[in-house]
Amino acid sequence: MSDRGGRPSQRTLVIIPTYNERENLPLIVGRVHAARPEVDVLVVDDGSPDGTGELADDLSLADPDRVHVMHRTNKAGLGAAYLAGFAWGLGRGYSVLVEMDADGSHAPEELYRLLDAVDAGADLSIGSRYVHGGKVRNWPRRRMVLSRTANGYSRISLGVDVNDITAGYRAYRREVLEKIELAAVDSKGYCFQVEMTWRTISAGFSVVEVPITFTERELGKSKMSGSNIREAIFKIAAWGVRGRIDRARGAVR
Ligand SMILES: Nc1nc2c(ncn2[C@@H]2O[C@H](COP(=O)(O)OP(=O)(O)OP(=O)(O)O)[C@@H](O)[C@H]2O)c(=O)[nH]1
Ligand SMILES: [Mg+2]
Repeated sequence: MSDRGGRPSQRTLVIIPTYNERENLPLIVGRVHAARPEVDVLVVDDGSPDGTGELADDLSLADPDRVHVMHRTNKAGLGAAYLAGFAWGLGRGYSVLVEMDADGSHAPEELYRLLDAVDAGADLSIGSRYVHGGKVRNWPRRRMVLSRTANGYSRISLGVDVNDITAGYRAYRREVLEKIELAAVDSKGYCFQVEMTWRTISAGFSVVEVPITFTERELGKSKMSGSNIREAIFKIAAWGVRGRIDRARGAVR
């Protein structure tokens, strides 16, 4: 692996999962490279019927060193797409792996905050809406209530001190992804973010939240579903109970 200056973020891969993001993809990839010309991008497309995968191939042809594409045949959820992207990036020696939505909710212009936190020592940095300086733009009230409730529920159930545990704008140091058991991660929707945070903290890594402004998508359709929410409620409760039992056992020993 080449070391261009010693900072981990010198070898960064931004992973962008896509499902029907034709309108958004060229905009987001352009913004990433305008903000951070040195990073590489991996688009993970799940066979989008709207032709996002072919569009990603065009972007890659135009910039083959910095834009890469993984084509998967079935829509298998955000979590599975990220896991495939992590494996791709780890196999190619990247030292920092970033998660970013295609829909413009995660501003590439704020990527420096996540990367600076990793360079300063964080194992995982989370772009947070709910720390001082963090914001949400254009969310209907019910969406905000849902997000706040999910975060409050997760924090209490798991007993962790993370304000925005469902946030999807993140940067992982490769050591985290090498150590936590990625093969055992099976959450599909935004529960994936909670599970990854939980495993990162449980493995003893440090998590730092940096403020970001989250902007609701302007183009394309949301893929959020009711089954995602039900998955989260049950799984988080189960992890919380297991974590408390493990900690109690540790205290007794
Ligand atoms: N590869 C892949 N990408 C997906 C899948 N589901 C969602 N995505 C992508 O994951 C990112 C987040 O999905 P969104 O639909 O924006 O979900 P969300 O941000 O929870 O919902 P909104 O706030 O309403 O936009 C986007 O880039 C989607 O295109 C999937 O099954 N496979
Ligand atoms: Mg979105």
